[in-house]
Amino acid sequence: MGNKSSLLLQEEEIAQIQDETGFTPNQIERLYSRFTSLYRSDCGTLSREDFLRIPELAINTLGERIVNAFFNDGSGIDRVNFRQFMQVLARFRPIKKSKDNTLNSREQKLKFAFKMYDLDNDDMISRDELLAVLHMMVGANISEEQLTSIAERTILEADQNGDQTISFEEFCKALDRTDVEQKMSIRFLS
Ligand SMILES: [Ca+2]
Ligand SMILES: [Ca+2]
Repeated sequence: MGNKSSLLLQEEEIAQIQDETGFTPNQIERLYSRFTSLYRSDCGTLSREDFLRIPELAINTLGERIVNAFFNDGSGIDRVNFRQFMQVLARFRPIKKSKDNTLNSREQKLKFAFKMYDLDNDDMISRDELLAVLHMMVGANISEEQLTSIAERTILEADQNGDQTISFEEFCKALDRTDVEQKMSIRFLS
């Protein structure tokens, strides 16, 4: 108690975030100090550019898509406050069996991954969207023809109703055997 500066989180705020995200109070405070070190202005929120400076996202090939998927959630926001920031990070928490938290469940991770590919937000992944994301992931190491063939094969394998696009349901089925929990987990605190 006593002289907490206004920069510090209030205890009820910590409790609320802990409840929502499953992070411990210690992790929340450490992430808060990182959060405050990321923003350039005094308004207490992060812009898209601030977000892209997070090293774990910068080194992740899908970092930019992750950030975009978050900003494209339909709410039209272009700045993120600490609570929203923690909700994003919570999706990438490795799953611990002992704690049940819905933000990092398999389905949430799949939804988030699906959004990364669905660039125009029409709830379908088209061949062109797949190709665009593959481009971002592999860079210049693979030829255009190879990428196109990967994209076409992926659509062919995942598309069950023959409409040439992948719906969320088809996406989940295609990834049924993939360890999404592992792939979509990023360790923000080592
Ligand atoms: Ca789409
Ligand atoms: Ca389909």
